[in-house]
This record gives sequence, C-alpha cells and structure tokens, in this order.
Amino acid sequence: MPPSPTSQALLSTDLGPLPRTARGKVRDIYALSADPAADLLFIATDRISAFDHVLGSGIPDKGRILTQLSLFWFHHLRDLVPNHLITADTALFPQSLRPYTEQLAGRSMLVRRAQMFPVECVVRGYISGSGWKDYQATGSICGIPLPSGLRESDQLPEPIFTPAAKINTGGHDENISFSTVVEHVGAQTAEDLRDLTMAIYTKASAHAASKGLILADTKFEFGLIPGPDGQGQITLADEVLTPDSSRYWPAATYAPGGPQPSFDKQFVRDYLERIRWNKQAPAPTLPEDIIEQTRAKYLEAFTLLSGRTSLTT
Ligand code: Q0Z
Repeated sequence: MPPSPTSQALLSTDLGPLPRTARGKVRDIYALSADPAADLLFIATDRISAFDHVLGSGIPDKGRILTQLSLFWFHHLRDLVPNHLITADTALFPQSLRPYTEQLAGRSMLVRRAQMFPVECVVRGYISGSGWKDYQATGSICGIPLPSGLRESDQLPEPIFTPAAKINTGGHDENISFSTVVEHVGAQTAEDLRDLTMAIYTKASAHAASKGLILADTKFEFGLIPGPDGQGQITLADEVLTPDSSRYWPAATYAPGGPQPSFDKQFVRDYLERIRWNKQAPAPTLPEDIIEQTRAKYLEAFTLLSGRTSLTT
C-alpha cells in the first residue's frame, strides 16, 4: 500500500497587518496590538533545524505536536510554577485573529507578555552536548566541578543547574557560572530561577522516566509577569520540555560511553551525513520517507509523554 499523504507543512506564517515581533528558527511571535504591553501570540511552525540550519522541508504537524506537548507540561507543572499561557483555544482568541484560524489551530498560544530574564535556565541530569565538551576541557560545567572519569552521556551524581547567556543572532548560548547569573538578575532572583529550574526538572524527569524516557537535560526561559498584587512574579514562558528544548533518550537503549541517538532528529541527521551536506546554506530538502519517519518520532514522544493519541485542531 502506498503511504497515505500527510498534510502540508506550515513553513511560514502571515497574520496580515499584525506585526511579527520575533522569528526564531521554528517559532514566530506576533504582538496583538501596537501597545507595547499587549499580549503575544506564539505560533509553532513545522520548520525543523539540524546542524544549526533550518532545513528546506518542514515536518507536517510538528508545530502542533510541540505546542500540544508544551500545553501538557504547563498543565502538569501548574502547581509548581505559574506560566505565561492565556489560552490555546482559537475560539477564545481576539476577533482580529479569526481570519487566520487555519494557520493557528492547534499550533498557537496566546500568552501574557513577560519581562524576560536574559538567562537560559538549563538543567542537566546527564552529561552531553556542550556540557560534555566543557567537562572534557576543564573537568567542570559552569564552574561546577564534577567527579573525574565521567563518560559521555553518563548520569551525573545529581542534577546540576548550568545556566547560559543568550547570544544574539544565530550564535550558540554561552555557559555561565551562577555568580554571573547573580550579576545579571540579583542574588534572590538567581536563587529563585535555580530552585524553580531544579524543581521542574525533578517533577518532569520523574514523569518521563515513568514513560520509559530519560530527560537528559532541558532548558527553560522565565520572565516577570505582574501578579494580582501588581508585583512581578517569576513565570515560566516560551515552550517547555519539547524535544526542541530538551534531550529525551529512550531508557531501553541508553548506553553511556558515547553520544545517544537523538529521539526525534536522528533520521534527519543521518540523512544529512549520508548526502555529505557541507552544513552551509542553503540547507537541503528532505525525502518523503525521512519526513515521515521523523514525524512519527515527534508523535511518539507526544503520545508517550502526554498519554494522548491524537492532536487537537
Ligand atoms: C520569548 C523566542 C522567537 C520563539 C521573547 N511571554 C513572553 N513575553 C515576552 N517575550 C517572550 C515571551 Cl515567551 C519571548 N522569546 C524567545 C523568540 C521565537 C521564542 F523568535 N522571545
């Protein structure tokens, strides 16, 4: 039987007169009015990046899958940390968005605007990626000394807070020490961000483990949103605990001593290595079978973690 055709990938968004305030590799953000305090609309497209480039093909439904996974986690974490979500129900969006419902359904969130902290709040339970690189060079990550003899992908003795500073336009984030976070946001806020990050990781990694997944590391962004008393409250913003912001590994095949295959992007990376792409623009398009296999992996992560078997439109 031929494979059933998948829906078309949404690669770019257009909300007519509404100003797009930011365009990430994967997500677009719109302001809902010219008022600098207006709510924001987050749209997750079906774009996919690999080796730091957005590829020429999208993964149909990827934006819906990642949005609905973030929504699952916001709900799962609701008693631990306030979040920026107003609603993901397009019927409750402002009237001005009605003409764009097809672009928005299932893949967008109306969120409160936050004053974002200039810090990526990263937590690692396992040693991988830039953490592994830094450990090999210095024996520590973000100034935290680690035991000698760790292998790539080993579990750490305990999870560690490894913050990073955002580098504008394309550059990789730079790992920074806790004292540098203190210089940026003050001691009390730095401690609050660290403690929230660790508490969220503890709860989320326990849930992932119960579904057969290791949450190796993940990254949160927080901001301040006024609470009922008008005081700024530390609020979880952006996307949360998606495969784009986290490393998930299947527990069944976990084998420290080398890199672990990416849960979601391994078919894409293997394909790009096979065709010997030089990792310079323009990024290639993907064959249908790679797109379909990758889509299945995103759906598998969503289904495992959320317990849902279908997407909301
Ligand atoms: C998040 C980002 C991009 C996706 C700004 N609630 C908020 N209030 C104000 N700003 C943000 C948020 Cl989440 C905010 N980002 C990161 C950029 C696409 C996410 F282009 N930037």
